[in-house]
Amino acid sequence: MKETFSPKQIARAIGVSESSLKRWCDRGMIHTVKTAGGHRRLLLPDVLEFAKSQGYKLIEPEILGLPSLNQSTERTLDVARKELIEALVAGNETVSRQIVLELVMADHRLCDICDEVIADAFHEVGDLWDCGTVEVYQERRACEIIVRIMHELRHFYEAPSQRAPLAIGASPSGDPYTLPTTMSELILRENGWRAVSLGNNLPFNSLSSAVRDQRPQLFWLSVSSIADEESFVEGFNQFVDEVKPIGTAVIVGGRALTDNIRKRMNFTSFCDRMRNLEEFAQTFKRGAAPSPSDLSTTDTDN
Ligand code: B12
Repeated sequence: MKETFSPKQIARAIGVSESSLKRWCDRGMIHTVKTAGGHRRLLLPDVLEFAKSQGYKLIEPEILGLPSLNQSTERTLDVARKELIEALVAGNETVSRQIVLELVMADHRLCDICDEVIADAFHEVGDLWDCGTVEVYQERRACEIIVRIMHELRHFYEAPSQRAPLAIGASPSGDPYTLPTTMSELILRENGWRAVSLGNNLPFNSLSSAVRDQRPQLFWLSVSSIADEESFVEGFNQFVDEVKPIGTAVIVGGRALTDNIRKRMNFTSFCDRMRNLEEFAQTFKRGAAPSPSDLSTTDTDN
């Protein structure tokens, strides 16, 4: 059961009067739930979404169980990245959450937070591990922290309705990386897709069953590690052939997809970073993207 808050707590947290808050609830501007006794309660993601869309700041986030935000000095992405590296290496989940949440509340684009803060912080963590400054356990712990934070944000960007277009995605067999596929899910949900990541290390035959069962409009594959190039390319192209009749657009991305490998793959679009995925998802939703039933190789990264 998710934690709920009273209108009085929320009013204090965002610095408005309780009567205004109740009025907004009555008008349906904030989603509420009712207790067994008929009292109105509010869920954190609904409150954050409302505050963000209406330009309210969290004056007393502690009331909602969130860390206090740094209101006076709004972080730039650059500063946030440096602070996040420090917090992640130290295993400080509270500060890591605070940094990410503050960027979201300050209206930075989620794709930029993912690309320029989280991913770049992990690139740096990888370099620190490579030169022996960071232990393996610190790197692993940092991944766990960021995945938890991304799952929290997932509720924040709940897809609008069951009628929203469906997207599913994963990482292929032999790929142990969890962050990029979790990120892709989040970006698509923020853009109004019913996006579900199936996880990492999934064989192509199971992915093709998933597409046949679910019939999504979009499928993403995040590829950070390829054990055997030949069997990867063969498995991928067979997967594309199998899902072609369904008309699903197949989007690929990830560090391991070099130019040479991509040339041999039959995808709909390659995206370099989360910003490209967001742009593709928006265009595709508006129906301006290439027809998904006409699967051809079109790079969007140039
Ligand atoms: C965490 C980590 C791991 C963890 C991952 C755990 C987990 N739960 O995910 C584990 C323990 C599995 C691991 C293992 C290894 N790792 Co490692 N790892 C990393 C690290 C630090 C972060 C990776 C990450 O998640 N980054 C964050 C993501 C979000 O960033 P990203 O991958 O760049 O993704 C962006 C884009 O590529 C794009 N994108 C990605 N996918 C998709 C998909 C779509 C659809 C779209 C649109 C876009 C997109 O958007 C993302 C955001 O901008 C990297 C450092 C680095 N440079 O990334 C090293 C790194 C990748 N690892 C490295 C190494 C050496 C290893 C090991 C060999 C270590 C070992 N001796 O065992 C193994 C190999 C495992 C394997 N089979 O490949 C090296 C690779 C060097 C190389 N030349 O290939 C790196 C670069 C570290 C380093 N500096 O040396 N690793």
